[in-house]
Amino acid sequence: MRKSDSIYASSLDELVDFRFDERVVDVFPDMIQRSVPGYANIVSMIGVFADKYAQNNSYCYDLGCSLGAASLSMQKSIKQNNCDIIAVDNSVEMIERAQQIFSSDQSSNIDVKLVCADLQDVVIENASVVVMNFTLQFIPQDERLALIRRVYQGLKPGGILILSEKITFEDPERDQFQNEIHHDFKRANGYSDLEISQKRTALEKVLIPETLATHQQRLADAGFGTSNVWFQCFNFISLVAIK
Ligand code: GEK
Repeated sequence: MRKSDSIYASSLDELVDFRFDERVVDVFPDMIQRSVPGYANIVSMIGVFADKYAQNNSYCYDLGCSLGAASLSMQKSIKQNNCDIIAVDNSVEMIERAQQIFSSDQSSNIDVKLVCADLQDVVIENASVVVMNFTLQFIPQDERLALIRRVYQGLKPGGILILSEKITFEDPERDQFQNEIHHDFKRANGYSDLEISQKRTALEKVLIPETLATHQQRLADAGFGTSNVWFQCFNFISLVAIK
């Protein structure tokens, strides 16, 4: 049974910066489902994209894979030959738990290689699909362009990057509206005001959202001719960029 997230339910004397540690791993599926509007849809659509864009004899990357939900979705959908998945996360706890999840199901002929590493140190090559599902927002802003360039260079022609992010809005009123409705969504999912506020403080220096325009400009600067917003719910979006 899914363990429910109550990490920020009681008042904490000292709020340390958010970390993807053992406590978070334990409740992660519940936490992300109740915090990110549309998460389950996005994960299942990643499978639809992978089915369409995965190429024979190539790799699919899941950068910042957590427990491997996007990898699992790709693994179930890909029908191409010799197309393996490389799933990367720098949290030891996440990768260990993901290993347990994947080792219990070995029915697929698509191999998922779980790698515990900083995604900045991973070579991206011969790729047909690269997924960054709510990961770029945790990378220092001044390193983001170089990373997206590396993704572009590692993709085969016709390959795609799926980039999901929490975003901000330039207009303060729109920003406030989207933030408030997101907090309403969290409340509707059982989080208290205290939990919402303590989690927000813990993430403040760790998760740095940007505007949609900033993301699209960066994708263009990295070489992507087209990028499309294919999902948005409140201040959460997913883009697909095609090489
Ligand atoms: C999902 N994609 O369920 N290198 C590797 N991993 C990193 C790095 C880094 N430099 N920085 C952060 N991470 C997943 C959800 S969660 C999103 C992704 C969230 C990892 C971090 O350890 C965490 O597991 C993941 O990126 C972000 O589809 O919790 O909001």
